[in-house]
Amino acid sequence: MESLDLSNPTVLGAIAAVAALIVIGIIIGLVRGRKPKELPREPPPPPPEALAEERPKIEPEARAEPTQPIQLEDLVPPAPPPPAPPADLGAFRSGLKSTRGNLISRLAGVFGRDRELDVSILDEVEEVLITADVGVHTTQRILEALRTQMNDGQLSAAEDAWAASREEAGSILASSGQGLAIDQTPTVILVVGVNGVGKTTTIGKLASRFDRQGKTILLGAGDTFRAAAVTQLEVWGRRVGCEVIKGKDRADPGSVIFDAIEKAKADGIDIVIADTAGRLHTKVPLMDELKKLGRTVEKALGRPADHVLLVLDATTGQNAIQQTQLFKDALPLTGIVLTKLDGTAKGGVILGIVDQHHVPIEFIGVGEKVEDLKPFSAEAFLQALFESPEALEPGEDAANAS
Ligand SMILES: Nc1nc2c(ncn2[C@@H]2O[C@H](COP(=O)(O)OP(=O)(O)O)[C@@H](O)[C@H]2O)c(=O)[nH]1
Ligand SMILES: [Mg+2]
Repeated sequence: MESLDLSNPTVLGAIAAVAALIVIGIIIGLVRGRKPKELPREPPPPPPEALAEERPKIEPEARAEPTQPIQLEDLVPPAPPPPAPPADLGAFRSGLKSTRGNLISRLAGVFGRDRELDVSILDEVEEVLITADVGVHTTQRILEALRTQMNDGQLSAAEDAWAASREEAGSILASSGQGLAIDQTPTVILVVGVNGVGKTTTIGKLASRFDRQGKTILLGAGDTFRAAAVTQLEVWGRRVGCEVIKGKDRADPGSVIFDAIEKAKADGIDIVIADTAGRLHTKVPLMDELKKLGRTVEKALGRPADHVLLVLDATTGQNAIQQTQLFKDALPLTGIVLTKLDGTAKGGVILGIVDQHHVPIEFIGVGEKVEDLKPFSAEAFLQALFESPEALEPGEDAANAS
């Protein structure tokens, strides 16, 4: 290859021209590549659908309304309304009247206004709680809470001890009264309990309550051992206007409940409530039968019963706590209905049942009428039970308690 003759002015000129072109090219490239100064950029226009969503919808009346001048009162926030009393407080008050008389007037004696707060109070509180059928276990729990707070100097007056007892009762009842979830079609509710506690009556009251909520209901007459029990359920069925599935005399309760669930599935019924026999709970066969019934429900439904409600009679006091244990061993209980609270001073047993067995109270029975089945409210219960003694009606005292 021939070498370039740098002494030749034409060649030199050509090289200089090429070099100048390269330099100009580089300068242009740099200027182009530099980022322009960030200018506030307009967002891209939204799609038409988004525009429609963003635009606040103006109702025709609102558009027509002229703007009101701001009043002075508008600038002053209104006083907050007083806290509403819990629903059904009245029913809880009258249902717990005897228990209240028993518990509260005695506690009022213990926590009298001028009384010094000392440990001897604890012995008296213990006696009162035991008398109201709270039970030994739960009484000890409440006393322990009081003792700890006394030792820590958190209680300065007798009234503080009262409030602390109520608080401990509240923490025992925290999971009660959540209500029965009806979110499957059909939702199956199995109702169990010993004879005479109020199962069939409770089923009738429940059916009426669900009917008023617009649900469709089917009743299963699973107490096949007494013809009267089937008739009693049929009376409720007629009253509420729902079908009752029954078997032949002494039929297998499992087959009755199986048929009821199959029918409810076929007809798209919302709720099946199944009655069961409640002969002596001390006889092992009843518990075996209940276990079998649980398996039958599972076979018909493809899952266990949605709710297994144990009905307990409050007038039996501590016995109700023992019954809970027996039924719990047979079936996974989901809730308790405590009936006949109206006729007893043993309403404190609610605390014992929930504390010992961790099964929530869902309903209470405070009389024989349909409207006397109330969804349990821990707040109403505590207010009715621990209300200050000034709220007691005349004559509502220990002497009044049965
Ligand atoms: N005072 C009162 N009586 C009730 C209550 N619940 C049920 N009963 C009565 O208890 C009795 C037995 O009820 P029943 O439903 O036949 O009990 P079952 O054997 O468990 O089905 C009936 O006379 C009911 O009217 C209640 O909450 N208060
Ligand atoms: Mg019955």
